[in-house]
Amino acid sequence: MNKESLGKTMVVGVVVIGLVAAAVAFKGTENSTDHSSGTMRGMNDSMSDTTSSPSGIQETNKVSYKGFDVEQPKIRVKKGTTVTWTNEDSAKHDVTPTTETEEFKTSKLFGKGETYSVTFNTVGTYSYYCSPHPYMKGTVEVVES
Ligand SMILES: [Cu+2]
Repeated sequence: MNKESLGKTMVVGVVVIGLVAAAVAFKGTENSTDHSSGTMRGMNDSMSDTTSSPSGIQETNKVSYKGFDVEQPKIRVKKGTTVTWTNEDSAKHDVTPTTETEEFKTSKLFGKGETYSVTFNTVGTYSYYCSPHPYMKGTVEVVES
């Protein structure tokens, strides 16, 4: 091997080593990017699971007004069920349907420990609120029995 070809071999060798090093470095960045985005995805998944998986609809016929809040804002009942609202606050509340029907009418204001009951015989979703505190609101979903 003469000097010239030895030189060429060394240059080729250096270039190859350089390429391999660059490839390893690139692979390394790629991997670490994958890892971090994978972790992020995992975190987002678990976060959205805890916030979105419960439908928030409760199968109950009892609604409590407590702390100026509707404790069961979304309920689902079978046709023919009587739903009872109970006021646990010192302040008076009412039940005001967004759209009154023959079955679902606005209650009078009722005080602590008092109740209001409505029997739902017609399938549908009924929205209501408390007229003195319109931010207190909920829905009653009536399904086929
Ligand atoms: Cu109220």
